[in-house]
Amino acid sequence: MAEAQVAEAQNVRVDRAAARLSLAYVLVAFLSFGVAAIAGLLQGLDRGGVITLPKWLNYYQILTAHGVYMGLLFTTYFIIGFFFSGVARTTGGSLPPVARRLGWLGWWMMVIGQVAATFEVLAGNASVLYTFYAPMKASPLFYIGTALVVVGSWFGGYGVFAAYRIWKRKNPGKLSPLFTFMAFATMLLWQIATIGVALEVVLQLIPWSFGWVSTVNVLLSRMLFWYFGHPLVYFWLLPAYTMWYAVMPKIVGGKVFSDALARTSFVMFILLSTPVGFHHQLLEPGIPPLWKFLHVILTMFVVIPSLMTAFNMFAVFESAGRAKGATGLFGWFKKLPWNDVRFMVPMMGMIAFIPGGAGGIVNASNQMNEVVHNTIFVTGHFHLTVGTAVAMTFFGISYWLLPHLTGRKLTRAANRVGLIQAVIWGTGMLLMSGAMHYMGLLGVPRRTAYTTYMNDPTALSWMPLEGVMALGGTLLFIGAMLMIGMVVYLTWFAPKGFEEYPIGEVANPAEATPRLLERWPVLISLAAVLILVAYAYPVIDTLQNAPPSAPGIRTW
Ligand code: HEM
Ligand SMILES: [Cu+2]
Repeated sequence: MAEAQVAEAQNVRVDRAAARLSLAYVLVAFLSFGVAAIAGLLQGLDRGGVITLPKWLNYYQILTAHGVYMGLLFTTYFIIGFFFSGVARTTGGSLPPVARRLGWLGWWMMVIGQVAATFEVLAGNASVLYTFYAPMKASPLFYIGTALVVVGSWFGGYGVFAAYRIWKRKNPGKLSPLFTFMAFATMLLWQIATIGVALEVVLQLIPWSFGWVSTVNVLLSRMLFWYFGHPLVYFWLLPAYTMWYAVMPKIVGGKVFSDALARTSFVMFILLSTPVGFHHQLLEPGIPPLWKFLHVILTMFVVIPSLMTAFNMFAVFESAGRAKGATGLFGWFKKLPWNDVRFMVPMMGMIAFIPGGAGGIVNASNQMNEVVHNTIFVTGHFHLTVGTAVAMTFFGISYWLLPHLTGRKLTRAANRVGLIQAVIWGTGMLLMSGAMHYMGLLGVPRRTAYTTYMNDPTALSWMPLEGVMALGGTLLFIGAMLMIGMVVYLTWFAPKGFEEYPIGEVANPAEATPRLLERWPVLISLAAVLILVAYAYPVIDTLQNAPPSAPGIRTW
């Protein structure tokens, strides 16, 4: 592209119709985030023995609310809203009408489903945690509500697919814009992943909670859940990667290092994220060890695209720094825009992802999993990955996305508050997640309310650490409220103006990206083969030699 064209492309605005849709998703995301943060604070304080919850509010009830609101609602709404905005931004500034209609339909389904599920959680009919593990049994309305949320998110995905296809048709033979490709790939991964949980909820949990069948095949339900549950974490992560790959280079004043590398890593996630679910069931009886081992091996392959991403990011940072005149081995580090929230906040998330990813390898390794399984180490791990790497990237996105969508400016003052917010969040997470990791190694269980196990000396010796966790949780809560304040300010109160929607340019556009990376039928078939290899035998075995099924229980 000529320089003038590039400059013009950088000023593309998301038009009003697309901005309204994107905003609708992002605002419900932050509303959910705020509610979830209140639940998180209460949990942290209760677990640490700082407060005692009133009789009418059960620990497992708020833990369910927190898990569903943070893990499923905040993330999913934000992701779809962000994707709609970026797809519009990189395909000319607007969304095709059909994409918008699908997007709004999905939004309404999700909101209705969310209201129904919330009602049941508040009524105390659904304290089954966000993994809704059978044989714990919630009311039918809870499952129907969460199913509607998932189906609604499919429609959000169909909107992205429609925009992608229409662009492809208008630009025959051209490579799709990197951001739009990434949005498409992530929503495709989501379609593949949610098949598992949809089958579980529709064929097993809903009929069982209505009482049409009296028992449920627990092993099968968990297999279907984790078929979904692991790719779910990549559904959270890939939008953050989209920001890192496609947006970050522009913010640091560099170029996208390699378009082909970026696309390859996304394709690898589509292929490799699903056939790994048994690494969550390593201690589950009824699955032959050989199959667990296969999933462990496949899991380790997923490390590769994450390392590719790390390599790519450091290449971007280093070359941007050197272009600004940095010398020496690490001189470029100082040249990075540390005072810019748009850089600093996602960067803190990236740094947290390093220990977060290492902890993931611990969880997924057969022997080490025995040490940490079902301990609060696991909770510490995902607060570093999704709670820090992903959440902070989403915060960082919001600082320019919201003003861009509402026609306002990210002011210097807001930038400063944003930096403070990030430091508070990062410190809170360091304390909370650090304590969780350490406690997990001591054997402290996760998903338990405050308990001293009848004043057992071992359990009592954990209390100082539980206190650190509660302190970290309190800081996090303060950080969350500041973030909500920023969202309100940037959406409704910041001065009018224009905030750019940063999109990086590719360093060597002449270097051809392999066409295979957009041959979707081939890639989907490959993914299907891997899934069949990983799951066909175990699922058939579980159906034929079904373990005794279980009636529903209420553990709360
Ligand atoms: C205000 C900030 C936060 C605080 C104070 C907080 C605190 C906690 C605590 C204390 C637990 C329960 C530990 C247990 O009993 O096992 C928990 C669980 C959880 N948190 Fe957070 N957290 C925060 C932010 C986040 C974020 C940003 C996410 C993801 C986007 C997240 C996702 C989860 C999930 C999925 C669970 C597990 C629920 C379950 O076990 O069913 N949290 N959190
Ligand atoms: Cu996993």
